[in-house]
Amino acid sequence: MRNLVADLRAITGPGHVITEPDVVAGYATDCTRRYSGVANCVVTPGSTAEVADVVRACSARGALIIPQGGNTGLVGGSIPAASSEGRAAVILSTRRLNGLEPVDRASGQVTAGAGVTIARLAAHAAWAGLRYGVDLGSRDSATVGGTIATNAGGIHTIRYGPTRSQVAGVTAVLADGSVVGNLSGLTASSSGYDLAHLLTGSEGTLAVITQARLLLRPAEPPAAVLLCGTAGIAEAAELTGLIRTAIPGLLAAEYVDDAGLALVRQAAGLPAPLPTGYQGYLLTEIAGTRDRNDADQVLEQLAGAGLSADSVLAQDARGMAALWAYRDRLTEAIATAGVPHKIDVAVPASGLAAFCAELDDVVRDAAEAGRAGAAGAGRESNAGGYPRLIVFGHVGVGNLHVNVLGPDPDDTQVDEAVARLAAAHGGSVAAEHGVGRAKTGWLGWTRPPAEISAMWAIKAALDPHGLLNPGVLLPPETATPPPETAT
Ligand code: FAD
Ligand code: 2HG
Ligand code: ZN
Repeated sequence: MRNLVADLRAITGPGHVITEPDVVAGYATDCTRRYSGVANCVVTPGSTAEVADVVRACSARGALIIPQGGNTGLVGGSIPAASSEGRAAVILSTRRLNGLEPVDRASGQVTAGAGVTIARLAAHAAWAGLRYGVDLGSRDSATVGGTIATNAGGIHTIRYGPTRSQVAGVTAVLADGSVVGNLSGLTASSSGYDLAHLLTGSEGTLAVITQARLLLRPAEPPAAVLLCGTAGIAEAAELTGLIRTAIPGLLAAEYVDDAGLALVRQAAGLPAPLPTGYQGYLLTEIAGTRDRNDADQVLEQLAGAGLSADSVLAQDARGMAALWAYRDRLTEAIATAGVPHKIDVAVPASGLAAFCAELDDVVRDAAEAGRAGAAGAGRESNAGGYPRLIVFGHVGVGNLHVNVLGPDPDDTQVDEAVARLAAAHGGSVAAEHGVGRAKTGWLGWTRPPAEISAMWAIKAALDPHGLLNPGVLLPPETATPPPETAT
């Protein structure tokens, strides 16, 4: 190990390899506080060439490499395993890959280092009168590389699509240290496999992304934010459909249930947004000029449809930010109440109501089973009482964040039960946060064996020694073995 650290220091300079155990442990714990592992050191290379040398040095010594951006991931993908079975584990942090080129106005694109944060990218695009299509609550820390690696969604997915829709090219370092990619931004290209899009959503298992060429959108400043009371998720989905049809500029459609609203109000000291309490709340953000008054049209449509009893509309920046706070501050509010189980799923619009109707019972039963299991094994469970269920998310794209407080952080019964329910309703067990370490065993519930074998074949071709983020994304090989090689 000492030799590996010396090799890495020779590549990056001595100040860019961290070995102090306390500091390394911070990098090896993710922001959910549910997942942590063990790493020997953290290396922060400053260029693609240094990343390539670092990867070669690790590869030569059989050390595992865990690429890490802002470490805001929620599924344990950005941290090493608890045991690397005798191999060294190196966290490769991209925070020094933070170059940001001037916006190319002719193409409406920009080239950014993998370690650039989404907030910085957004501000940079705004200076050029443009906007980056992905925005998320973790914007101040989440990076270009991390959001590409997870194919992050966020609040504007309904308008611009997930990260995959913004990527025009990447530069990346493969497990053997070779550098691949193309930052020309030429979207008119059909010259073979598209590596940039293959790496999007690959969660650090195929390559280390070092730079990206990203599409920017015309600025569409929000003209209004509207918060409606609803009878629950089904009505919120119905209202979203109505608004989407009536208004061309729907930028966001977010849902927060009553438990979530109560928690965020308590944690952030926010007033009740509406005079009456509702089962759920739909927050929509609408683009358009104030003259056309799209927002007024929406209100008229809603009144005509008789779907909403109460709503509040903001058309000035301060009022819009005040309404967004009920949604944006939710993750932080939940964290103040304990270590939540976060189950990020997607369910088709037609299945949302049935999914939510069964959710309460499924969560209660799974929490009960977890408690019984802990008692049977002679362990104490801190899950006393009924689990606290909070449901919110990007309802416009069917993406729900089921958060459960109460069950022990190590207990996975609730997580599995909710994911199974989503799969049973035709949904996805990983909507936008990725698979990470948390969900590898569930991939086969929604991806057929042939697809999982194809994924393993790609992994084996690009990373034959399994150096890059092992244990992340792909199900254990024993669970779904690759097909026999023909002789
Ligand atoms: P990390 O957490 O560091 O890493 C995530 C994964 O990407 C890991 O598997 C890692 O190995 C890999 N990786 C990172 N960088 C690279 C690289 N350069 N090359 C190859 N692999 C790499 N997510 C959403 O999708 N939508 C949301 O709305 C959203 N909101 C959030 C709000 C809050 C408050 C928080 C805490 C998280 C939220 N997230 C959301 C989750 C998280 O921010 C995203 O998953 C984000 O994409 C992670 O980016 P990161 O830079 O922090 O990556
Ligand atoms: C969001 O949409 C994030 O706010 C975080 O994806 C979800 O905290 C969560 O469960
Ligand atoms: Zn989300």
